[in-house]
Amino acid sequence: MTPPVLVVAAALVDDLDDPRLLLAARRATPASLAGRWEFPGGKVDPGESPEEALHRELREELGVRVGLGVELLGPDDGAWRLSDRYVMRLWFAEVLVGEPEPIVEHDELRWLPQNQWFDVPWLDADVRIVEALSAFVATF
Ligand code: 9L3
Ligand code: MG
Repeated sequence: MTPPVLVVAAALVDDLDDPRLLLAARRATPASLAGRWEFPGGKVDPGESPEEALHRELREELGVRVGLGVELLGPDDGAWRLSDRYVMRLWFAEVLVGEPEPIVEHDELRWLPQNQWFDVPWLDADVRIVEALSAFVATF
């Protein structure tokens, strides 16, 4: 058994102290995931810390610099098991510089108000994370 690959992603919100809008990104690639929505992010490269990887991914995928907030801990040793192959960690983030654009991997971005977080077809693996996020934000 090879250990799972670590993926990092962001719950990009309009305001870390009072999150109302959440950025959802629609995947354009690979074909098997195209049309499904996700938290933007990607795999941690060798030698990178998870936080460094997240900053790099958000720069590459959306063209923005972000500030990171708290991590949304998951049930699998603090992370979110996505599949046999991948495990994901997720941080709140807000844009510091730039305006998010779908540069690579995505073909559409949407800032979803809280009552519309479930209105897009998320990747199967991300659905329970949106649920946990929604419950967490409700305590703000
Ligand atoms: N994945 C699932 N949910 C996410 C992200 C960023 C990634 N929010 C899954 C999709 C891919 C794998 O993790 O199978 C690696 O992601 P990427 O490097 O293709 O973005
Ligand atoms: Mg990615």
